[in-house]
Amino acid sequence: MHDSVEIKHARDGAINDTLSSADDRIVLSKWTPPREGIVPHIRLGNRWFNVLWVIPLGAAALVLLIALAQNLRELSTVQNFIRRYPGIAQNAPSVDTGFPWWLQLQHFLNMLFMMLIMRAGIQILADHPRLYWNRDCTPGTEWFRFQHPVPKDRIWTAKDDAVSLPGWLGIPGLRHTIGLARWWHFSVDLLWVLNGLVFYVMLFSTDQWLRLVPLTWDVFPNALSTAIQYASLNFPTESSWTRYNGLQQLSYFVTVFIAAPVSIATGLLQAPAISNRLGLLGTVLNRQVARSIHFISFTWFVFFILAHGIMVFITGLRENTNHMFAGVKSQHWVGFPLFLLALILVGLAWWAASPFTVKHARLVQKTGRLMVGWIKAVAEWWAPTAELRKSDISPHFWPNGTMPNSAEYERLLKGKFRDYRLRVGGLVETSREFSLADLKRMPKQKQITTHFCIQGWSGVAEWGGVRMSDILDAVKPFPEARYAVFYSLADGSDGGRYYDVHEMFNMRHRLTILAYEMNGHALSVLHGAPLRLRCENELGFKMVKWIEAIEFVREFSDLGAGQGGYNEDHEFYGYRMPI
Ligand SMILES: Nc1nc2c(c(=O)[nH]1)N[C@H]1C(S)=C(S)[C@@H](COP(=O)(O)O)O[C@H]1N2
Ligand SMILES: [Mo]
Repeated sequence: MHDSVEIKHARDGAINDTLSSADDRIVLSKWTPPREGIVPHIRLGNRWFNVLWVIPLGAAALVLLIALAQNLRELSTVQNFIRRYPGIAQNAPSVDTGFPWWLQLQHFLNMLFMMLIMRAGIQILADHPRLYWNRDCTPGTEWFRFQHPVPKDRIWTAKDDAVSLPGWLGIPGLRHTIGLARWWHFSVDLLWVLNGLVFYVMLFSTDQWLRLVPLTWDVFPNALSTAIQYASLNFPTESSWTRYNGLQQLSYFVTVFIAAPVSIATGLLQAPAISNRLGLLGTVLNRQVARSIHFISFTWFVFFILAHGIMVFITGLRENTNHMFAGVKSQHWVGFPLFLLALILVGLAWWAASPFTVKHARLVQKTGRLMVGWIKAVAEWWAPTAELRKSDISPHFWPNGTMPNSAEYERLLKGKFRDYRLRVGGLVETSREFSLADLKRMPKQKQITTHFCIQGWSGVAEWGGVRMSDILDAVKPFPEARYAVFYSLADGSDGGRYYDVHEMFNMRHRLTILAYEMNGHALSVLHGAPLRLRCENELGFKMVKWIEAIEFVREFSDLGAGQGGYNEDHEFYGYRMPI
């Protein structure tokens, strides 16, 4: 067992005594203060439109559609068309096994999971309430936002940009709760994907897949015919016990076999470890394209759930609920009470999710880590390779974080960092102090890479600095050093020093550097002067800016609140964040 070399702090003794502990729940008086966003707006060309226009426009369109369909049905050609294509393709196979119990159970679980996933997803979006088709996230280039334009007259960080949501909508609704929302989103995603995999297997190992997969081109004229009949308010005869009509079959098919896989793929593509590994795919389907498509897929789900829910009620509530909630073909109200029970259960979960999350934030964090932490650990090994070209550098790079405000930092800054020393110690053979000049004398590495902030924005910059592996070679950590702790000169938003913990294998990675340059210039104060970390398979918050010291440790449970970093302690993030 080796001794650890204590890193002294200039003022108050051991550096790790400057860390603060944290609450295990959200304490409102200390949390990021609320900030209202605006009603979502969409940009078409140069003009922004309020999405609430969809309501009157949609209502008007619906009325026109009904009038049109009713008049169409007077025409003999349309009547012949409907006779020929009544809604269900004549040659479509029928399903003889009814609605088995597993289908009913999976349908219910899907309702429950989707409610949680979609709400947590909206919460995640609220942390950077803008969508773009370009990787740079330059203010003004977004096509969707529920936040005002970015102010130009002051520094506006990504955290400033986050907005509050009502607690019934997001989970948990409070501003900048992305850490908790991500645990919900990812953990329930995992359950939803498992449910979906079982569903696929069961579908295709029984005859149930015949309900969802159209096997004849006739599905299209039949879908049109169904649409005309519904729109004319003179509904087609249903026989959904054995076969769905064309419109139903197509919309279910799109939901199950297109929207769901698209959501999964575009979710994963937002992760640094994954995107940075995919070469051209990661460039074309870059994080912002993936986010935008992920959101469009979400709007499909919203539209589908609304339309599907309404149709359940108006096309025969009794039969429909008998089928899907009792698995029977009956004239009695057998399924309806079970349907009500399902709605009550989903409603209770809905009602409890936000208050529970506020009260038991640490528990949500720990449960989430238990459920999906292993996936993150696996993804971390998918070491990034992506380096980009000069022309890819973003014109605007969002700043983020809590700026240094200590007298000590002011003094260092005034002296142009001549007095700055990077202290490296802990479980090392030779603890060292490096001046900026020392660091600049070491071999310099430049890399053009994408930054992925947990909040959703991204940006490309060229970073220049020393390889972390060269620092390791200089101080020689002992084999039992499992983590590198980065201490900032700046405090975090809730008081106490900002810090973060990294796995050793990430420190040896070719692209892990201590950067003192950004885009060919000395690093600015805003972006971390004099020194900040780049670790390309992690999210941005792990890249400590204004680094004061690096300590190698065996464990991190005794640091701060023991979660592996400032945001991990105070904002319930995970300490491994390649996704
Ligand atoms: N010391 C310190 N480092 C920090 C932060 C902070 O608040 N304090 N914010 C982190 C977050 S959330 C991000 S996204 C990046 C932002 O780096 P940038 O300002 O260069 O964009 O810095 C990270 N490093
Ligand atoms: Mo971030």
